[in-house]
Amino acid sequence: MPANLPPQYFETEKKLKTAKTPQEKIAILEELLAIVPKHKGTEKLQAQLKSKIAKLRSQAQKKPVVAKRGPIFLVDKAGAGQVVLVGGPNTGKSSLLAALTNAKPEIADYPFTTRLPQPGMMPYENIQIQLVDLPPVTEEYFEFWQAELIKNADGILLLLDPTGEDPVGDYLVILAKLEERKIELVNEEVAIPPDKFLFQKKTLVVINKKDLTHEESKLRELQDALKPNFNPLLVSVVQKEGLERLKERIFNFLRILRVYSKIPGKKPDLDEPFIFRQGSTVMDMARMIHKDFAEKLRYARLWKKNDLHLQGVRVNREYLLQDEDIIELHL
Ligand SMILES: Nc1nc2c(ncn2[C@@H]2O[C@H](COP(=O)(O)OP(=O)(O)OP(=O)(O)O)[C@@H](O)[C@H]2O)c(=O)[nH]1
Ligand SMILES: [Mg+2]
Repeated sequence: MPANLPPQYFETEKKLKTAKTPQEKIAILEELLAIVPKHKGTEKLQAQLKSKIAKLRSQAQKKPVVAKRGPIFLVDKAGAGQVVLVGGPNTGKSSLLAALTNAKPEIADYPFTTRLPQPGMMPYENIQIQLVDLPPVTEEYFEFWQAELIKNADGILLLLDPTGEDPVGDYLVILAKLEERKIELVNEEVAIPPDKFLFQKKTLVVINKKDLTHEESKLRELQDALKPNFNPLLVSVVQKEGLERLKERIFNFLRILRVYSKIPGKKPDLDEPFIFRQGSTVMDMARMIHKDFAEKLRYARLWKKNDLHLQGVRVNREYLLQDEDIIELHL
C-alpha cells in the first residue's frame, strides 16, 4: 500500500465495509479511484481498484436478481462517440432519439414512457454517433444503472422543457440527483483530466419545445439559471427546428477527429475515417493500425482534405492530428 494516500481515501475506504450491494461497492471503488493520486507509486493500487470494479460489474450483470437495487444495464459503445440523453419526464428525449437516429422509441405525453436505455445511431457527414435514450431523472427516480451509463458516456445531452410549471426547479433537481452520484456537468470548453473522466461530463444543454415557448420571461429565467458558459441551444424536436445545428454541436463537443489513411501512390479512402479524440498524434494513429507500426514509424506525410496547398508535407511522429487530415505513414 503506497504511503502517501490522502486521508480522504481512508475515510472513503471505511464505507466499503458497510456497503451491501455490488452497486454500492462499485460506487465507493470509483470514488477511491478518483481520490488516488495518479503517479507510478500508485499504479498497482489503481489497477487493483479497476479490476475489483470490473469483477463487481460482471457479477452484477450476471445476477440481476440478487442485486437488491436491480440490474445494471450497460450499452456497448458504437460509432465515433456515445452521448446519453438526460432530462426530466416528457422533455422530449425519446422524440429527439427518433428524430436524429434510426431507432423507434416509444413516445407519449405521459411521464416515464421510457423504462430502459435505448441506443440509436445518428449519421453525421461520413460518421455515425451513438445516442442513448434513458428514463427520466426525477426527485424520486434515478436508478443506479442510469448513473453508471452517464459516467461511461463520452458526453451528455441535457434536455430541458421550458413549458412546465417550474423549469428552473426541474433543472436543479437533475443537477442535485447527478451530484448525489458525484457527477458534475461541465461545459463544452472544459478540458477534463483523464482521472476525472467518470465524474465530470461534458454537457450540451438543449431547451426543447420552442414551438410552445411563448413566455419569454420563463425562458430567460431558465437560461439565467444555467451554469456559467453553458450555451443552450433552443430547438423544437416536433417541428424539426434547430436539429441540424444540434447535430453539428454534438459533433463539435465530442472533439472527434476524422483521419484518413493513405497508402503511398494510392488515393485515400475518404469514406472510412479513423476516429480519434483531440490531442492524438501520428504516433497514436500508427499504434492503432499495428503495434509494429508504432515502433518502426519514422515520419508521416500529410494532406488536407480541404486545402490543396498542403500536399504531402512531411510531419514528425508527434504531429497533432486535425479533423479531416489525410496521413501516409512511413516506416
Ligand atoms: N410541442 C412539442 N411537443 C414535443 C416536442 N418534443 C416532444 N414533444 C412531446 O412531448 C411528449 C413527451 O415526449 P417524449 O419524447 O416521450 O419525452 P421523454 O423525455 O422521452 O419522456 P419520458 O420517456 O417519460 O422521460 C410527447 O407528447 C411529444 O410529442 C416539441 O418540440 N414540441
Ligand atoms: Mg422517453
